[in-house]
Amino acid sequence: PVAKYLKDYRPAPFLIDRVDLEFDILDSHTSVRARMVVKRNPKADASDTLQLDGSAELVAVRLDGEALAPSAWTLADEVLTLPGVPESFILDIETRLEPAANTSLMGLYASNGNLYTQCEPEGFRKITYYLDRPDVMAKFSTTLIADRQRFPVLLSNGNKVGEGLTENRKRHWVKWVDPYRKPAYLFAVVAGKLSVLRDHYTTRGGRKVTLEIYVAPADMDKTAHAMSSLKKSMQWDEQVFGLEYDLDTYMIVAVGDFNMGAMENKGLNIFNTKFVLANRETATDFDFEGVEAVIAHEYFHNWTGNRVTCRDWFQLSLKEGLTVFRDQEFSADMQSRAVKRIEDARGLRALQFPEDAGPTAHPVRPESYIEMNNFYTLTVYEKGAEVVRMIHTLVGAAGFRQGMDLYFRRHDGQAVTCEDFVAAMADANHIDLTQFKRWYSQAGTPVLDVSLDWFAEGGAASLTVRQHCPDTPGQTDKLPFHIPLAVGLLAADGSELPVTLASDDAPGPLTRVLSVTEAEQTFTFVGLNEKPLPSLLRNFSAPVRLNYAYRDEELAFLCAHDSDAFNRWEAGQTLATRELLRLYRGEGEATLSACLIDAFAQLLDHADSDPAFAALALTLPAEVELLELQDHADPARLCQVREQARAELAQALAERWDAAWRRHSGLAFRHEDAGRRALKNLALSYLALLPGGDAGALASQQYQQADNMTDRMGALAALADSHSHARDTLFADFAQRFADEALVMDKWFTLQAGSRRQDVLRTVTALMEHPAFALTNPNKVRALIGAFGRNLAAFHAADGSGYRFMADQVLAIDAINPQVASRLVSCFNRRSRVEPARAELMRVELARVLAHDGLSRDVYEIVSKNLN
Ligand code: BAL
Ligand code: ZN
Repeated sequence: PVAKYLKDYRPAPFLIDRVDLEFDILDSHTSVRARMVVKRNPKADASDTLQLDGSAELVAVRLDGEALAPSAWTLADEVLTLPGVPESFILDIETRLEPAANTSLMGLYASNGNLYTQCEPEGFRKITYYLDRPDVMAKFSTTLIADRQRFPVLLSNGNKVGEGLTENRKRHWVKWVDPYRKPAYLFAVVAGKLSVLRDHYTTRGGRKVTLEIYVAPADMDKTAHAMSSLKKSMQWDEQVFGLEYDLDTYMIVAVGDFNMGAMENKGLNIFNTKFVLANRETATDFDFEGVEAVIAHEYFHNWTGNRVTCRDWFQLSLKEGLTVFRDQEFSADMQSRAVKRIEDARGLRALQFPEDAGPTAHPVRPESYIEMNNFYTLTVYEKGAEVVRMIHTLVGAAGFRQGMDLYFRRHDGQAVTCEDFVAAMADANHIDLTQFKRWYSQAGTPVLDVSLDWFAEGGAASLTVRQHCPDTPGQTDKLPFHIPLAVGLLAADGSELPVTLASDDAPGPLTRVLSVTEAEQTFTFVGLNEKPLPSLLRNFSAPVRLNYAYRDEELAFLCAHDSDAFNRWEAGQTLATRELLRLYRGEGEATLSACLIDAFAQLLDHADSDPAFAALALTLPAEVELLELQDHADPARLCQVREQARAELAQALAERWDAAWRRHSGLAFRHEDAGRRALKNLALSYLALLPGGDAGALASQQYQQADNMTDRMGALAALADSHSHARDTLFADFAQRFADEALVMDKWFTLQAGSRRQDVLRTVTALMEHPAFALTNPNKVRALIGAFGRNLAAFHAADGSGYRFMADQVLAIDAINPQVASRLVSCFNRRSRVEPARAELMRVELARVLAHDGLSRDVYEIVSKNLN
């Protein structure tokens, strides 16, 4: 497989003005006729050879109405070459597709008898031959013809402009026209038997938009939350960014077989059912939050992605980083801003930091790829969002809005680059973001080493910040980043001191954003009557690791007093991390320090004022985070140490956990009590660790009385690691009760695959035979096999059984769906972190995968980087 490089970007030699598509959907196959209006691109080097991307079965080619003999074109390596074409012409291409046989879920495929498409990034070429690149933007019309009974619903992008019956009245047709130019990756088609929830939204400008959510008939009772999330998103984007919807219809279709979370096709979003369907019997609070966030994300793409799109796939973060930032801000406005920030930062550190430190590390704007599907990463999405957030922090909300306005004024209807976005922000705010742009080109997580010197006689404190960024594959000797470092200063009584610089003529703000731009830089704060305790990187103002030599008591103090909620949480986590690593290394006492237990006791005593925050603060750092902090780690021992610490906290605070569980139990369901449910379920999970306790009875009681899925899952999760009768009873009841609910069964699979029980691999292997499991369904694979890969103790079993199992599954799934397989194989990427014996076992399995005949580009790229 060969790599593509950003530096090789050239404008397309030809442009396509219009494309008229006709899909003739038949029982055995689908015929696609594409008529394209093609012209030479005046901005590209002149050429009379047209090259189109495609892998569909080619039936016929006509140029300006003349059928071309097979000798007039060549087809090799998924490229159709037509030499000697005129300046402008009409090209007709006919292809034949077999959607029922398409298990890759890219292009046109079948799911449950219905047809769906997924075209981003390069799925359109599986439908027809085309200039399948985002900078070729055309106006599309789509006519769908199919049997009326089997495919009563026929959808595509834009507005419906006509429909009718064929001559024998057994079949019908629908024609859609999308008035906006778009790249092929935003094209979509849906055909099948679906029910629809319909509603309306009137935009600020007075456009009445019909909102439609299409689902399987049995799922209609799970659509209300998605609809209300959509309306909230539309309103929020008008209020915050002045952006309105631009078509008369907005359609969302849910499908159970889907590679991603959702897809922002113009006017016709296609969603994984996981991010549409929710009612309180089947969805947890976390699921409700996820639906709201993903509905918002796809809706926001209509401007950041569709109206202004990417010039090439290296620029993916232009639309994804920005749109994730927008959905994060939306969610922060819908719920608790602090809790949302903690959740996002925690996710980034647990998942993106390891990516940034591993063999597939890449900049937010990658420089090369073998398979673009491998670059829908946490770095492009989540770190990309952090980069946008840092600009927001540097220029402020009003400045950011001005930058967005300028971006749309300049680039509406265009395919542009990350540079263009940053330029709009810089120009609108009259600032220089040249150095800042290194965030787009340098991979790796920067590390800040910070120290404070106190000058009592001058009432001044100097904060010295040193930054460096570890080497990543292909990148060494990185230049300093421009880092917004938000800082506060605490007095001994816990009050906040103004952060005043010598250059200020008045006391400074209580939180100050310092611009760190040098490898080493000192900031001196004045006007202080006492030595302050610094509160650093408030609200996680940059995606960096920060080291400061706090004493344990200082961390406990910050945990109790910092006005910045993020840093209150962070101080507790830092304290806990220290303790866990100390226990892991066998240093000092073999029990948790009183300092940590007291800090947790205090958090629990004050938990009811913000239970959602407390639930986060009382959760120990994840095992994957600990793994990142330890060289030659023994993952099984890390898990064991964390479990031991949880058991100690359970015992030390037993009465408090019990009281917390009781205080928040037995309430009638209200959505706004999600924080209380989180705290209650956390309490139950601690109570389950008490030797001789009655957690089995409490969990059974909670399960039986539950009027919502969060509580049912909380009960199940609390017992997932045990061997009790109560556990077996609840798991069996759950499987029976929800046998027909695919998404709920996914939860049941995940809990068992994530269990601490020794027999987990045997259980997972057996569950692969369960009637609710299917290797062809990405949600099932992620729920069971993906969850096993995240189970550090089981995946890293010392005998290599976890690695062998996973390699077998990767190979089996690669033959079905390479995109899903390549995600799975990434669980081997922290090989360099684990101790040598396990690392060698991992290497052996990866080598076996790499040697496999017919391996996909997707898996090849990940594994070969890993073995390099
Ligand atoms: N564009 C792919 C799915 C998403 O990020 O919305
Ligand atoms: Zn997106």
